[in-house]
Amino acid sequence: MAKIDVFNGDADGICALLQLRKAEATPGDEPRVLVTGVKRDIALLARVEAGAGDIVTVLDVSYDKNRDGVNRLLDGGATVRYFDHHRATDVASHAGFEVHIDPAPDICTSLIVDRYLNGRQRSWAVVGAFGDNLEKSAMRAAEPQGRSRADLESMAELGRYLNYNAYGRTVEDLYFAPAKLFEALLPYDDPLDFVRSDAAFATLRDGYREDITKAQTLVPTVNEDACAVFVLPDEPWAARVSGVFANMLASASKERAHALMTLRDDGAYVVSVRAPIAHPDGADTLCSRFPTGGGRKSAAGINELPASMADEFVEAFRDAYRGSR
Ligand SMILES: [Mn+2]
Repeated sequence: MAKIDVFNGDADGICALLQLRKAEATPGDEPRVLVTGVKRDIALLARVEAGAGDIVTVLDVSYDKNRDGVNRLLDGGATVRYFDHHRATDVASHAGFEVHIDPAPDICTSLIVDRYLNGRQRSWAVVGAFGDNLEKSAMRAAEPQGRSRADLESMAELGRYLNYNAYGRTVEDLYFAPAKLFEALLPYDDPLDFVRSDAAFATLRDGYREDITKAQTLVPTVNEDACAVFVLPDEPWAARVSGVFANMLASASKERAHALMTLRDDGAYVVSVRAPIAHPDGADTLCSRFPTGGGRKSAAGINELPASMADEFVEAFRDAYRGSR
């Protein structure tokens, strides 16, 4: 019998799995198989082989993008546990399929797992929520812990860096492969001990600061009250910083929608859209109109926007958010 953990390589995916592994650890537990990748590498179940008696736990990747994988594993006799917050349609019902999907905009996979575990690993849920830029939800979840302001800021910082580490064109762009980062975090009961004593934290913090400094020199190509567009170059730092930079812009101008368009070497763009925090809606609908687009109401993206559709996207983005004011 194999246990296979399949998770998004960002803060939310990592913190969701940390909670489950810590809460469900049993003495003599056999090593698990970890399947993960950069944040945009989401069709993860296509890579999984499992059969009767195997348990596959899936965290923070869209069901719609993994439906075929789920069906194949269920048909093969595996048990599949699915925790996620991306919009899902026509979810299969099967005796071997345990589903925890909630697309509410103020929730992330780490908080869904927290609910499932009745808060038994709350600190990691808080870090995951901060990492997904759900500051209010993170603060609400942290409330019963009575943490100091400084500690909460450290947890938010850790979430931000874990999220930052997931953005890259390939795992080679990242400071740490997400599976390695997960293993580095696993021994720590309290996220603040990792912050205080692990060299990996300093590496992420220094890399983050360097990349953000570069991003802050970018000039928006569209700069309106309702929306702004930034184009990022085809360089590792730009790929790494794109997600956290989008979150930073969104938090700084809560009434404004933001689109980041990162150039690829073939001339296409990787697009990240953040709906205004004050009206977290429409990002998924907008991105779904383009090939390889999708996501959540508040945050969505397009994996590969052809250069020939760039102007059409910018127009659609402006139309979508001008109307929302
Ligand atoms: Mn997430």
